[in-house]
Amino acid sequence: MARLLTTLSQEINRQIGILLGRDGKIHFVLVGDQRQLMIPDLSDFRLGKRALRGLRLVHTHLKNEALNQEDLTDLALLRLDLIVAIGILPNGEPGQIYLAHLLPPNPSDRLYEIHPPMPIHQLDMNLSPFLKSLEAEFSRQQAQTRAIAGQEQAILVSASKASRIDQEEAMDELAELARSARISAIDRVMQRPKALHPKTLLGKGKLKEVIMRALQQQAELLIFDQNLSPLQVRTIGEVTEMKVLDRTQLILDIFAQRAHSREAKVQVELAQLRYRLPRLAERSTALSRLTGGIGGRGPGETRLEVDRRRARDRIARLERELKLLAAARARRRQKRTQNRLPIVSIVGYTNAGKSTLLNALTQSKVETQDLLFATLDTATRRLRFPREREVIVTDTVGFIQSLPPDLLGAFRSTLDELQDAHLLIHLVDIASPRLEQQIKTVKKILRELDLSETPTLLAFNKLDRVDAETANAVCARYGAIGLSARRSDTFEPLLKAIEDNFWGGSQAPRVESVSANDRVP
Ligand SMILES: Nc1nc2c(ncn2[C@@H]2O[C@H](COP(=O)(O)OP(=O)(O)OP(=O)(O)O)[C@@H](O)[C@H]2O)c(=O)[nH]1
Ligand SMILES: [Mg+2]
Repeated sequence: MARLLTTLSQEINRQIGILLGRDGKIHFVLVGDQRQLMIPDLSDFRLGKRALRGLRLVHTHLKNEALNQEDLTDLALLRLDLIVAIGILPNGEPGQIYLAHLLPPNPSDRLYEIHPPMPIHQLDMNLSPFLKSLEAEFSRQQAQTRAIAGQEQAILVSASKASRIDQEEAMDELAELARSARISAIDRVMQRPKALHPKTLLGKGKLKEVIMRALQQQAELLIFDQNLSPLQVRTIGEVTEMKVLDRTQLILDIFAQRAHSREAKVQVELAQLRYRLPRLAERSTALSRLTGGIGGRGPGETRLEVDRRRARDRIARLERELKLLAAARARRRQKRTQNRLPIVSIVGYTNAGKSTLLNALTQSKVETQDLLFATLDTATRRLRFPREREVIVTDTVGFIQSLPPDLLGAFRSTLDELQDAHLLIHLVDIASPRLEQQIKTVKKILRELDLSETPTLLAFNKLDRVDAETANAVCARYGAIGLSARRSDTFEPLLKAIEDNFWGGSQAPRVESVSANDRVP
């Protein structure tokens, strides 16, 4: 067999390769040029949960040369069982055998093992036991990493034309989002290409790098910081054979994990369905293009029609339910306004400490966590001041940069509560490296919610996390009130500003409206 390959190969002066299955069956015969082979489409040999593809490549090297980088890249990207090159001697006889295989994760992070060249008669033709044990080792390691992490492992990816610093900051936030979704982000790949690749965002070489890193670190998930079109999700999924999520889907995922009340659940499901519906539609046009020529509707298309109709039915049902829930909420709101108590709403970027502040101000126990989007439901509590003065304080879902529009829409009724507020406390995490960006984002969303006219107190939280000097300087620069939600002895200035706002006072209240532009004093 080997001799047949080498003589033929020498005669036509091209590489010849065969792809063999575990059972020794030949699945493909490949003819290349002098230097390399073109690997065919292997989509019939999907990896699924396996670490290796179940195919080994045996091919000729015309000049009896060792495995080169291209060979090793093919081995890794295609997850071949083995790659074997048979060197050809000048007389056309088989020369050395060059063999390499992938390695399970190891402390030195080596991706593959290259064996020393050996004469052909030393090659043990029965490779099955070896391959079995190699695969077993892969899956043992995989199970172990999963058990240790207990979480899905993801590589974060960003391809953008934004400035490096913006791109990095957005990636930091994506990492926090991943953590909040209980996904462990084990690596990052960033690219700032001149032109974004229309189908994969990343360039070809970069995508190869991603696959290699994923293989090395056993990641099974790619999370893009950019929102992807349905076509992009599909293409990247096919090329990498990994699960692909974008920023919006990740946020929706967190919301879905975190939704407790019926209303929150309905809102999140609505947003998810609305996000998915066009993706179903897109797939159907792709299919109908394939089956279109035959004149009939393919079975795939029919199923998709059903899927789409179901999704639309469900959306309609959820919308009706949400209306009822919103009406009940409106009645509760009305009762509250009848109470004529002033309403103070705490708004701000997610994780700013809003719920912690509500709890501390009103001695209540709303859940707080060092995770993004800990709160999805509005909480309402009373806060008493001396002299029988009383206000209602509400806490609500946090904001985030590039909030998916569907989500904002779905949370409209929750956010509607903010319309009743007589005063907003815009709470900011003073220790955040993205403070400026976060303030701008919150102001922008407040404008979108038509809340620009509501008087707003800017309050910087987590003073304990920066030194006093910095705290004073930053607060002064933004005209903000400083406090730490974890220390009630720091609340005095904020309480005073709230009281002054409603009942006047010796000191003019520090109230600002959200200005039309984002310039900060
Ligand atoms: N060091 C410090 N940590 C704080 C302070 N206030 C809140 N935190 C912490 O910040 C994290 C977020 O607090 P939350 O109150 O859940 O924040 P939130 O704004 O309600 O967040 P979402 O509901 O997720 O939008 C928690 O781990 C809090 O314990 C503070 O003054 N100092
Ligand atoms: Mg909260």
